[in-house]
Amino acid sequence: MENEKGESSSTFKMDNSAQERSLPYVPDCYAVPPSYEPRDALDSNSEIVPTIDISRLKSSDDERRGVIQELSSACQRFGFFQIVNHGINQNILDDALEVAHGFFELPAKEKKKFMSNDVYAPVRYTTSIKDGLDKIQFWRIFLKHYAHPLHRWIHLWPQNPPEYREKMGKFCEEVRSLSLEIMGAITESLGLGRDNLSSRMDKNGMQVMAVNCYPPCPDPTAALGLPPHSDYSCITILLQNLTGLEIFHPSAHGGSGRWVLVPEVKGVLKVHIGDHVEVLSNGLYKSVIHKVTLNEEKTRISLASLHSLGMDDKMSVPYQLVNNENPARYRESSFNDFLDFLVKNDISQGERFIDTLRIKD
Ligand SMILES: O=C(O)CCC(=O)C(=O)O
Repeated sequence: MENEKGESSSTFKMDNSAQERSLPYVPDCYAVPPSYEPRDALDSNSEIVPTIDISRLKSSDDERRGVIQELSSACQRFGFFQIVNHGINQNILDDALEVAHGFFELPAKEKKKFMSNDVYAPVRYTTSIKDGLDKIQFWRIFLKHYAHPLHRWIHLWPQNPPEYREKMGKFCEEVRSLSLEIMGAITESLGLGRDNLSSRMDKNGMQVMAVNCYPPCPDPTAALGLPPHSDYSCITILLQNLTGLEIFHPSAHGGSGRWVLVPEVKGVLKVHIGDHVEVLSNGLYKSVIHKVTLNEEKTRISLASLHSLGMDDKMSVPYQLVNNENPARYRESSFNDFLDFLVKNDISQGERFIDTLRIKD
């Protein structure tokens, strides 16, 4: 629908979006609908977000059991936790954020080389979610690229800034090893054993990097960086330079739920449980619904590394977790199935991939 200025979602296609042009107002097609939950429902008590010292996974059996217990509780209550002592050097984190920022600062001509609205493309630069196509637009610019195995994809990545490939590549490799360690702990916590998915994730598993930039917004209450959604992945590991990520805590306030602002502490990484771990756990662990709010003055950068099984490898509920009293609650699906879903659905309207996988009673 057009407003009186003749503006609609398709007015703000990539290369011409409000966020790329630093428009001094928020166009109507970016307006947040009331169903997205008012800002006053935000829970500012960010201390409730669980933080886990992941180095203890390498300690004695007793220590490991303790960490796995903490992780299991966080996955059930929030579908989200933060990790400290993860072993990735601060320089590697800083360098990755720096080259990501450097990429978004490049002249449009350079970024346009990667411009694409094809959700199947292994490397693409665009805005919002499906820019110009979805009903509502979001104040985001992003570069998405596959990252595993690195040698298969890195030659497709930006060569500018000149250190992009080296520094982002190092970050991707380190985050990927961490994802395997965390997935081992997750399968162990479900009683499936540490190596249950390791060969499928290690050899052919996918790693998709969403390199996100949220420029300053003239009215941060009127638009969002990203709407409430969950990730298709098994887990997503996220690094941010500023606050802005909010997670939904479903059991807060007597079950009515609340948004919680995730605090930014230097060096701390965030772990999202994705739809495919919700399936793997037959619903015991919940994929976290999250959204991104904006800042009036500063540019926010986030690096979201999404880890899943291979392109066509289907995640299903394991037979060990199913019996007569507890039947499988989800259909199987792959990363490719998610991409097909993305083409046909509008996430800005609250459509969720996980809802299409639920088996109705
Ligand atoms: O920027 C963030 O904190 C979240 C990013 C995200 O949810 C995504 O890329 O799907």
